[in-house]
Amino acid sequence: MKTLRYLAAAAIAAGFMAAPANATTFVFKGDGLNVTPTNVGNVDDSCATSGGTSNDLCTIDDAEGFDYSLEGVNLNVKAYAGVSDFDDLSANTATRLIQDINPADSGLGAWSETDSSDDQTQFDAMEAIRFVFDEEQTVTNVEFNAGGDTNCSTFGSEGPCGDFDLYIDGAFIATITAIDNIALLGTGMDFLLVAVTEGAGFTIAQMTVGEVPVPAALPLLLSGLAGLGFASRRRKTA
Ligand SMILES: [Ca+2]
Ligand SMILES: [Ca+2]
Ligand SMILES: [Ca+2]
Repeated sequence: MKTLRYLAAAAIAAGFMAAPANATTFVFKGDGLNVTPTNVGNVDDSCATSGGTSNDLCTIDDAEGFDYSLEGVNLNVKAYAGVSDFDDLSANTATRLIQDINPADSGLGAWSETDSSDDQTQFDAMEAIRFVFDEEQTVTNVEFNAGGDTNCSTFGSEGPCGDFDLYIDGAFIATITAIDNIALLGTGMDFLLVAVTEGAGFTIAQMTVGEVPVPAALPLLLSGLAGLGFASRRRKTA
Protein backbone atom coordinates (compact mmCIF):
# COMPACT_ATOMS: atom_id res chain seq x y z
CA MET A 1 0.00 0.00 0.00
CA LYS A 2 2.85 2.34 0.82
CA THR A 3 4.29 1.80 -2.67
CA LEU A 4 0.91 2.50 -4.25
CA ARG A 5 0.59 5.80 -2.37
CA TYR A 6 4.09 6.79 -3.42
CA LEU A 7 3.40 6.03 -7.08
CA ALA A 8 0.10 7.92 -6.99
CA ALA A 9 1.81 10.96 -5.44
CA ALA A 10 4.52 10.80 -8.11
CA ALA A 11 1.88 10.68 -10.85
CA ILE A 12 0.15 13.75 -9.42
CA ALA A 13 3.44 15.61 -9.06
CA ALA A 14 4.37 14.77 -12.66
CA GLY A 15 1.02 16.19 -13.78
CA PHE A 16 1.65 19.47 -12.00
CA MET A 17 5.18 19.80 -13.30
CA ALA A 18 4.35 19.22 -16.95
CA ALA A 19 4.21 22.49 -18.92
CA PRO A 20 1.20 22.98 -21.22
CA ALA A 21 2.15 21.51 -24.56
CA ASN A 22 2.09 23.76 -27.62
CA ALA A 23 1.26 27.02 -25.83
CA THR A 24 -0.36 29.50 -28.21
CA THR A 25 -1.08 33.15 -27.40
CA PHE A 26 -3.99 34.84 -29.18
CA VAL A 27 -3.57 38.64 -29.18
CA PHE A 28 -6.85 40.34 -30.07
CA LYS A 29 -5.90 43.92 -29.14
CA GLY A 30 -4.07 46.22 -31.54
CA ASP A 31 -0.83 46.13 -29.55
CA GLY A 32 0.81 42.87 -30.66
CA LEU A 33 -2.22 41.85 -32.76
CA ASN A 34 -1.67 38.40 -34.30
CA VAL A 35 -5.17 37.22 -35.24
CA THR A 36 -8.13 38.54 -37.22
CA PRO A 37 -11.27 36.55 -38.07
CA THR A 38 -10.85 33.77 -40.64
CA ASN A 39 -14.57 33.83 -41.57
CA VAL A 40 -13.99 37.03 -43.50
CA GLY A 41 -17.49 36.95 -44.99
CA ASN A 42 -18.88 37.74 -41.54
CA VAL A 43 -16.63 40.74 -40.91
CA ASP A 44 -18.17 44.20 -41.01
CA ASP A 45 -15.24 46.57 -41.28
CA SER A 46 -17.61 49.50 -41.73
CA CYS A 47 -18.49 49.45 -38.02
CA ALA A 48 -15.47 51.73 -37.79
CA THR A 49 -17.50 54.49 -39.41
CA SER A 50 -20.55 54.16 -37.16
CA GLY A 51 -18.99 55.11 -33.86
CA GLY A 52 -16.00 52.81 -33.94
CA THR A 53 -12.52 53.70 -35.06
CA SER A 54 -10.39 52.68 -38.00
CA ASN A 55 -9.48 48.99 -38.25
CA ASP A 56 -12.18 47.84 -35.80
CA LEU A 57 -13.93 44.61 -36.88
CA CYS A 58 -17.55 43.69 -36.05
CA THR A 59 -19.76 40.68 -36.72
CA ILE A 60 -22.48 40.81 -39.38
CA ASP A 61 -24.24 37.58 -38.27
CA ASP A 62 -23.84 37.81 -34.50
CA ALA A 63 -24.92 34.19 -33.95
CA GLU A 64 -22.03 33.04 -36.18
CA GLY A 65 -19.44 35.07 -34.29
CA PHE A 66 -15.80 35.22 -35.29
CA ASP A 67 -13.55 32.26 -36.06
CA TYR A 68 -9.85 32.42 -35.25
CA SER A 69 -7.07 30.01 -36.07
CA LEU A 70 -3.50 30.17 -34.82
CA GLU A 71 -0.77 27.53 -34.70
CA GLY A 72 -3.30 24.75 -35.24
CA VAL A 73 -5.69 25.97 -32.52
CA ASN A 74 -9.19 26.73 -33.80
CA LEU A 75 -11.49 29.02 -31.84
CA ASN A 76 -14.97 30.48 -32.23
CA VAL A 77 -15.93 33.60 -30.26
CA LYS A 78 -19.43 34.98 -29.77
CA ALA A 79 -20.92 37.87 -27.78
CA TYR A 80 -24.30 37.88 -26.06
CA ALA A 81 -26.49 40.49 -24.36
CA GLY A 82 -29.26 40.25 -21.76
CA VAL A 83 -28.07 36.92 -20.39
CA SER A 84 -27.91 35.90 -16.75
CA ASP A 85 -26.50 32.40 -17.14
CA PHE A 86 -25.43 29.70 -19.59
CA ASP A 87 -29.03 28.67 -20.35
CA ASP A 88 -29.78 32.12 -21.83
CA LEU A 89 -27.41 31.64 -24.77
CA SER A 90 -29.21 31.49 -28.11
CA ALA A 91 -29.28 33.11 -31.51
CA ASN A 92 -31.77 35.58 -29.98
CA THR A 93 -29.33 36.75 -27.32
CA ALA A 94 -26.29 36.89 -29.64
CA THR A 95 -25.07 40.45 -30.03
CA ARG A 96 -22.47 42.28 -32.07
CA LEU A 97 -18.94 41.17 -31.23
CA ILE A 98 -16.28 43.78 -31.86
CA GLN A 99 -12.58 43.18 -32.18
CA ASP A 100 -11.58 46.65 -31.04
CA ILE A 101 -8.17 47.17 -32.59
CA ASN A 102 -7.97 50.96 -32.24
CA PRO A 103 -7.06 52.10 -29.57
CA ALA A 104 -4.35 49.46 -29.28
CA ASP A 105 -5.01 48.59 -25.62
CA SER A 106 -8.59 47.31 -26.00
CA GLY A 107 -9.62 43.87 -27.34
CA LEU A 108 -12.72 41.73 -27.90
CA GLY A 109 -15.96 43.31 -26.66
CA ALA A 110 -19.75 43.42 -26.98
CA TRP A 111 -21.16 46.36 -28.87
CA SER A 112 -24.77 46.27 -27.88
CA GLU A 113 -25.69 49.24 -25.72
CA THR A 114 -28.10 51.92 -26.72
CA ASP A 115 -26.80 54.02 -23.84
CA SER A 116 -24.18 56.23 -25.41
CA SER A 117 -22.75 57.16 -22.01
CA ASP A 118 -21.55 53.59 -21.61
CA ASP A 119 -18.43 52.34 -23.30
CA GLN A 120 -19.92 50.39 -26.17
CA THR A 121 -17.07 47.99 -26.72
CA GLN A 122 -16.93 46.58 -23.18
CA PHE A 123 -18.72 43.63 -21.62
CA ASP A 124 -21.06 45.38 -19.19
CA ALA A 125 -23.60 43.69 -16.89
CA MET A 126 -25.53 40.85 -18.62
CA GLU A 127 -23.28 40.96 -21.66
CA ALA A 128 -21.19 37.87 -22.20
CA ILE A 129 -18.36 36.46 -24.27
CA ARG A 130 -17.96 32.80 -25.16
CA PHE A 131 -14.81 31.06 -26.38
CA VAL A 132 -15.29 27.60 -27.92
CA PHE A 133 -12.20 25.62 -28.91
CA ASP A 134 -12.19 22.57 -31.19
CA GLU A 135 -10.38 20.57 -28.53
CA GLU A 136 -9.83 20.80 -24.79
CA GLN A 137 -7.46 23.60 -23.77
CA THR A 138 -6.00 25.01 -20.59
CA VAL A 139 -6.49 28.80 -20.70
CA THR A 140 -3.89 30.93 -18.96
CA ASN A 141 -2.71 34.55 -18.81
CA VAL A 142 -5.98 36.18 -19.82
CA GLU A 143 -5.49 39.93 -20.11
CA PHE A 144 -8.40 42.28 -19.44
CA ASN A 145 -8.70 45.96 -20.30
CA ALA A 146 -11.40 48.55 -19.65
CA GLY A 147 -10.98 51.40 -22.07
CA GLY A 148 -8.26 53.68 -20.78
CA ASP A 149 -8.12 51.63 -17.57
CA THR A 150 -5.71 48.98 -18.77
CA ASN A 151 -5.04 47.52 -15.33
CA CYS A 152 -8.72 47.20 -14.32
CA SER A 153 -8.22 49.04 -11.05
CA THR A 154 -9.29 52.66 -11.59
CA PHE A 155 -12.84 53.74 -10.84
CA GLY A 156 -14.11 56.07 -13.54
CA SER A 157 -16.08 56.22 -16.74
CA GLU A 158 -14.33 53.20 -18.22
CA GLY A 159 -13.34 51.14 -15.22
CA PRO A 160 -12.79 49.09 -13.24
CA CYS A 161 -13.32 45.86 -15.20
CA GLY A 162 -15.87 44.44 -12.72
CA ASP A 163 -16.88 40.86 -11.97
CA PHE A 164 -17.94 38.01 -14.24
CA ASP A 165 -19.54 34.60 -13.80
CA LEU A 166 -17.35 31.89 -15.30
CA TYR A 167 -18.87 28.78 -16.89
CA ILE A 168 -16.69 26.01 -18.30
CA ASP A 169 -18.36 23.43 -20.56
CA GLY A 170 -21.74 24.69 -19.35
CA ALA A 171 -21.05 24.33 -15.62
CA PHE A 172 -20.90 27.37 -13.33
CA ILE A 173 -17.43 27.62 -11.80
CA ALA A 174 -17.23 30.89 -9.82
CA THR A 175 -17.81 34.64 -9.81
CA ILE A 176 -14.43 36.19 -10.54
CA THR A 177 -13.16 39.79 -10.39
CA ALA A 178 -11.53 40.75 -13.67
CA ILE A 179 -8.03 42.00 -13.04
CA ASP A 180 -5.32 43.00 -15.49
CA ASN A 181 -4.13 39.41 -15.88
CA ILE A 182 -5.79 36.22 -14.64
CA ALA A 183 -3.05 33.58 -14.52
CA LEU A 184 -5.29 30.50 -14.86
CA LEU A 185 -8.88 30.48 -16.10
CA GLY A 186 -9.31 26.71 -16.30
CA THR A 187 -9.44 23.69 -18.61
CA GLY A 188 -12.19 22.83 -21.06
CA MET A 189 -13.51 23.44 -24.57
CA ASP A 190 -16.22 26.04 -23.88
CA PHE A 191 -15.53 29.13 -21.73
CA LEU A 192 -18.34 31.61 -21.00
CA LEU A 193 -17.74 34.88 -19.14
CA VAL A 194 -20.93 36.72 -18.13
CA ALA A 195 -20.27 40.26 -16.89
CA VAL A 196 -22.24 41.03 -13.73
CA THR A 197 -21.10 44.48 -12.55
CA GLU A 198 -23.45 47.26 -13.65
CA GLY A 199 -21.54 50.22 -15.09
CA ALA A 200 -18.24 48.35 -15.27
CA GLY A 201 -16.99 46.21 -18.09
CA PHE A 202 -14.04 44.70 -19.81
CA THR A 203 -12.52 43.69 -23.09
CA ILE A 204 -10.43 40.58 -23.60
CA ALA A 205 -7.03 41.69 -24.85
CA GLN A 206 -5.22 38.36 -25.14
CA MET A 207 -5.01 34.81 -23.77
CA THR A 208 -2.67 31.84 -23.88
CA VAL A 209 -3.96 28.32 -24.50
CA GLY A 210 -2.30 24.92 -24.43
CA GLU A 211 -3.40 21.34 -24.80
CA VAL A 212 -4.22 19.73 -21.50
CA PRO A 213 -0.89 18.46 -20.19
CA VAL A 214 -0.49 14.70 -20.02
CA PRO A 215 2.59 13.81 -18.01
CA ALA A 216 4.87 11.63 -20.11
CA ALA A 217 5.57 9.39 -17.09
CA LEU A 218 1.88 8.72 -16.34
CA PRO A 219 1.29 5.74 -18.71
CA LEU A 220 4.47 4.14 -17.35
CA LEU A 221 3.34 4.69 -13.75
CA LEU A 222 -0.13 3.32 -14.47
CA SER A 223 1.34 0.20 -16.07
CA GLY A 224 3.52 -0.10 -12.96
CA LEU A 225 0.42 0.11 -10.73
CA ALA A 226 -1.35 -2.51 -12.87
CA GLY A 227 1.69 -4.75 -12.54
CA LEU A 228 1.64 -4.37 -8.75
CA GLY A 229 -2.05 -5.23 -8.69
CA PHE A 230 -1.39 -8.35 -10.74
CA ALA A 231 1.51 -9.34 -8.48
CA SER A 232 -0.57 -8.93 -5.30
CA ARG A 233 -3.40 -10.99 -6.80
CA ARG A 234 -0.94 -13.74 -7.65
CA ARG A 235 0.38 -13.73 -4.08
CA LYS A 236 -3.16 -13.99 -2.67
CA THR A 237 -4.11 -16.91 -4.88
CA ALA A 238 -0.81 -18.72 -4.36
CA1 LIG B 1 -12.16 51.25 -31.62
CA1 LIG C 1 -20.94 46.61 -24.29
CA1 LIG D 1 -4.95 44.99 -19.11
